[in-house]
Amino acid sequence: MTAQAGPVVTGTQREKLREQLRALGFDAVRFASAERPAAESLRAWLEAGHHADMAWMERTKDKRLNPDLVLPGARSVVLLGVNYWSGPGTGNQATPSKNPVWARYALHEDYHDTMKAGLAEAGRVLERACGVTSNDYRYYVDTGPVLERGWAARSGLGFRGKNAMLISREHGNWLFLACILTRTAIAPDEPLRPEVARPGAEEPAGLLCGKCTRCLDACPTQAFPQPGVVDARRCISYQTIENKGVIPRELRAGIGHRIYGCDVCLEVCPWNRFAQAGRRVLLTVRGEIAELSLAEILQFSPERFAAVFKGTAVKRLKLAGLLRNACVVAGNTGDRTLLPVLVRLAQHALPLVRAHAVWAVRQIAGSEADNLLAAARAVEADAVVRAEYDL
Ligand code: B12
Ligand code: SF4
Ligand code: SF4
Repeated sequence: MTAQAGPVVTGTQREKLREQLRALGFDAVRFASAERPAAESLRAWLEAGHHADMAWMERTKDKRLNPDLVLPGARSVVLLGVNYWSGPGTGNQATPSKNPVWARYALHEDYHDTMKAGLAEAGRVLERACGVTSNDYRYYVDTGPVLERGWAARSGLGFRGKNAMLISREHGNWLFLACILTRTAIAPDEPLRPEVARPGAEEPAGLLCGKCTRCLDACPTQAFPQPGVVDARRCISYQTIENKGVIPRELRAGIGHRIYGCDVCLEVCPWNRFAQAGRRVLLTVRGEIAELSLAEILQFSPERFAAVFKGTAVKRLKLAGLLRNACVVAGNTGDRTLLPVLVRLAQHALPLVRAHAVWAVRQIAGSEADNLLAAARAVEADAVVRAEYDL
């Protein structure tokens, strides 16, 4: 803990540090004191079961509420944001394209990997600027036991919207977040509203939302039990990315054409009007993913899946997960030309794929489905898949 008794980094030294971190490709650089928050709301979220099957959220709860358990002697948190907005008319969110819709972040190389390179360099900047060693800080992007949005709000990087997102006045909803816990004391930046700067305070959601409720109204699966709180069990992002099993039937229609993730509550937010296309220093765009047709995806071999999604976050879903999602989207398109491939998938080796393929065929073919699925049904032994026939 070499830096614990060190001086506070402040004034021009702090601003120089900020500039050096910006130069690495981080579009927002802010500092917060590592004093632990009350964070009662995280406990409430977990108690309500809003984390669905993300048991790791429960397991890491104490660390998330106390940076000292992550890095003993932590005094500051450096918050870093990377703008991934690619400009108006990009992505395939709002277009009437027949292709499935991907969350904007999925149309990049995995940001965990590309941002880590920047974070490693940021660590070296801290070492040089503050005279610390690599034992005196710890960095994370997404997967660490850190409440990134809460710290970002405390640092004034943005505010927590009613959609639960950390919204920046400059970049809207389109920032990836990362953080560095450090034993160096860095003079904190002000939050956007000074009243939330009280020691230990949490920031309530929607501080700069006014009367707007667009995100809450637009959510296709009613995943907000209250403003600023997402029930992951109802969230399309959770269901299409994190859930490894069957997607609840009652949510499938709401998924619409979204094959991976969901940006609805981000896209509708008026704060996005200030967003400018990002610098892409720490990101690599993979826009060709949005060009894939549903028919093509439904026919992917394991080799093709591996080749197309190499280096992206989608690879973690595995082919079975992508086929599951693609079947749900297919069922929602009503496109009869997809029936032959869906009928074939109803005899796929994995019950997860078969279950969703059966659902899709029934959605599209209606009363003809029984005939189309007769051969598959005759050999079906799995209880979960059979339940799809018995609806
Ligand atoms: C679990 C998780 C999910 C879950 C649950 C989402 C949720 N709303 O919690 C699911 C799978 C559904 C999900 C979906 C998405 N996610 Co996500 N997710 C996370 C993860 C790993 C943890 C979030 C968490 O702790 N949730 C629990 C709730 C209770 O915590 P919270 O939202 O942060 O809010 C609490 C705290 O901030 C606390 N608090 C308030 N004030 C203060 C002050 C201080 C000082 C502290 C410490 C805490 C604190 O109180 C709040 C209320 O309880 C974070 C990465 C991370 N390590 O933080 C990414 C993260 C939040 N996800 C992200 C993204 C991009 C998404 C999606 C847009 C992906 C997509 N396109 O499909 C959607 C958006 C859904 C939405 N509207 O939230 C980004 C958000 C970036 C941003 N600008 O906000 C993050 C930060 C990842 C990253 N590193 O960039 N996600
Ligand atoms: S990401 Fe989609 S499903 Fe999840 S809360 Fe936002 S709008 Fe609803
Ligand atoms: S859409 Fe409206 S209510 Fe939702 S986060 Fe944006 S400003 Fe706030």
